[in-house]
Amino acid sequence: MALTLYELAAGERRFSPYCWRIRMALAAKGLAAKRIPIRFSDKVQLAFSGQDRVPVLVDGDTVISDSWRIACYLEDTYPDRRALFGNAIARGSCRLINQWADRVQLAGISPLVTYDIFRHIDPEDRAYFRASREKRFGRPLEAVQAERDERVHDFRASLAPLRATLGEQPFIAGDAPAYADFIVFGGFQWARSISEFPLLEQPDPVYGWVDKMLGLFNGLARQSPGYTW
Ligand SMILES: N[C@@H](CCC(=O)N[C@@H](CS)C(=O)NCC(=O)O)C(=O)O
Repeated sequence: MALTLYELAAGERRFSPYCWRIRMALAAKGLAAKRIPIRFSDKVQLAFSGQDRVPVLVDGDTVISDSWRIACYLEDTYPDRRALFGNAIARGSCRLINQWADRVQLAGISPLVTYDIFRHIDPEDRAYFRASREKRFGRPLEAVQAERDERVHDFRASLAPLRATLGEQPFIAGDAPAYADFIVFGGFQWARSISEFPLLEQPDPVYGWVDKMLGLFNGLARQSPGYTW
């Protein structure tokens, strides 16, 4: 059955952390999808999904939104392919990683790259992006990002549990990468796609892990337009 993935785009750059989770999950499952770029100003094209966020996956007659729900759908629909979770207990535990990534990791990255996102998106998307994000931050994007040289230290410190885990095992999921890795990698790939600002620096097990993730699936993420930190 033909798959279609709707994903956020700024020109050739695909920069949604949630869409990257699904790009990696599809690659792990060995599933090819037609990719439809969506700009902030194109969101009317998502009306068929009953909501206005990406990623949206269409698989035949099935339409699924929300990255977690899409990952569960792929696991349940294509169980004979490489596992994203492994079993029900691992899926349950992975929910915590999903929530941590959404509420801690992505919230930590967002102020560090927000003006860089603004600079990269298409001009017709900028008024919406500025208004919606300045409402969220309560300040101009330039002012938020201007503090990043200091803020990045707190962000790196917030990664301590991830750093400790990757100091003891090669991937978040253990010996081999799985959906837990794709979730967290999505955040770094988001930033890398749109910002030259190095969120990580060497030596750091997290840096080494990102480098391994960039090489997965024949360099899928590394080959996508982005910056090298
Ligand atoms: N919980 C959702 C979040 C999806 C989401 O917020 N996607 C962003 C792209 S990174 C979006 O569509 N934003 C549109 C907007 O801000 O108007 C998921 O995991 O898929």
